[in-house]
Amino acid sequence: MSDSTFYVTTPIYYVTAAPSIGSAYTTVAADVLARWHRQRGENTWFLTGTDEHGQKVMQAAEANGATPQDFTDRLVAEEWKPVLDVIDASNDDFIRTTDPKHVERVQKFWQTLHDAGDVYEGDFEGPYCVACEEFKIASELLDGEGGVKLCPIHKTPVDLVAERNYFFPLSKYKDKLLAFYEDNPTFVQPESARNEVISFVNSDLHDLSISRSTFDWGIEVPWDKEQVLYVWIDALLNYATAAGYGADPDSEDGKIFATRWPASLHLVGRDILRFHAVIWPAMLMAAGVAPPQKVFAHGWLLVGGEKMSKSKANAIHPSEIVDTFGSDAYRYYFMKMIAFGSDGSFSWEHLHAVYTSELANGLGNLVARVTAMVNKYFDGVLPETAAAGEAEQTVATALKNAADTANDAIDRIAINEAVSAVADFVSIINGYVTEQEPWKVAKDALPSGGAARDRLATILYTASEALRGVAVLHAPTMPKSAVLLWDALGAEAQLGSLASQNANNAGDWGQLRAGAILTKGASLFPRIEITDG
Ligand code: ME8
Repeated sequence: MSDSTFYVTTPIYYVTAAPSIGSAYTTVAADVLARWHRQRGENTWFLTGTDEHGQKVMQAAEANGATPQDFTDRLVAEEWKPVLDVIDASNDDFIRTTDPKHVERVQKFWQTLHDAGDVYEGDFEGPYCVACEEFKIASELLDGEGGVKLCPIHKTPVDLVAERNYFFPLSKYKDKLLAFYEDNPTFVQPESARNEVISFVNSDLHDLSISRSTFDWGIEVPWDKEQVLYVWIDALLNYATAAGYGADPDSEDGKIFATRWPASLHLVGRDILRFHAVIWPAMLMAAGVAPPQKVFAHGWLLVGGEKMSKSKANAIHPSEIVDTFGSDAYRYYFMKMIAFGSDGSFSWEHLHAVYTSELANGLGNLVARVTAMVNKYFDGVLPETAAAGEAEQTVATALKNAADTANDAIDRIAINEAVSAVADFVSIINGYVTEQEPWKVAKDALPSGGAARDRLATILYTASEALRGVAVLHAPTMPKSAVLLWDALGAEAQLGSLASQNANNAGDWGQLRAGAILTKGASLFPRIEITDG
């Protein structure tokens, strides 16, 4: 185990309503990566949480007749934390921007920049979109009826803000940022996101207003009690404050920060790419703190062709899907069927079709058949491979290739490619079993031995050992069924827990040995009928 930590984060989500499959998409992706890195024996830390300050949350609280603190306390406890269990997220920490420790550390960060002369006071005048919580560039606005200017993302009128507040001289960091992107070509991924960021920095970098004076739901500006910090410059700091930034370097938290920072990967949606790839590294440069290693912007989840969001009627809560299909199928579907980095559509019909063909009839049926045959023909005791030939070598090679491809894809954050490589290997095992027809070989196999019995033993050993590899490689994506498969193979008695298997070695053939006790348990993916309406 190396000393460095794979530290992965999701955005912290605005607590304005219940979670949707949109925010859960990023959380599941981060979770699969975290579980994969843990499965390789790496130190791993996975952070998610909630963004609770600013006008957007304040207005949602007002609309619900509650104070922002009561409103966020309730939604976090009743919705945002429980959804993590629903989608089976294995986060190590959960940060709320209202946590006193975060508040104190954010104030320390900005006080330091203020003391160093990196904050100035000025007059701000310009358009602001509350739904984006973002100052807008006038030339990007759309024209609405009666000359009203609209946010290009939300198509809603922007506010015209004119305030005296504090600024961070972002434009000063233009050359430093461009040099940083040049020296770190994989800092922004995918390539299209990198290009967008570089062209934005080249053309449109303005200083950033970092405080607001017309409302008070935010972190107080430490040197001016009349103002609160702009929600984004409070929120971005969560990645550092949760890791111990701002703590005494000799304290426990301070020591943690030294090993955990810089973060390995911030996963974000494209909507918030500029904040993460431009403002955030510039803030850290100003404070003399290393920028994160990578920002990956994924695409939109579309429902009925439209981007789904918490505020729209098309928002689907993860429970609606998980209650029927289970969390493993949920995770498998979204991680495999959408090219990570591109937009993708969700539909119930597609999910049901994928579930039925790939999980119920595919992997689930394969496991049921193999374990049932080992029970029927060998009393549940895995036999020796006695007559391996070309077909078996092909399966062994295919496992090695699947493991190598999947591990490599994870390093490139091509999550769908990793899951597909394992799924394709499941199809290879299924094809192997279908072609070898062990049920026919069994008819000629005498209990006392002989060529047919050796052949039957070989086929069932090969399929079982192949499934051992599947259990390890699918564990990050489908943790619950991978454990059931591990149990069905009787692997723990020989190899230890599934969690202790190293994903890097999952492709090495021959780990499950003769003598393992296989059981035919309940179906991993029972067939599901969906009815209209
Ligand atoms: O932006 N498809 O919070 P937010 C894919 N608080 N991803 C989606 C999605 C969809 N339809 N809908 C939401 C914020 N997401 C800030 C972040 S971080 C320091 C502060 C995901 O609640 C995606 O990751 O609006 C997107 O970037 C994020 O939720 C926006 O969440």
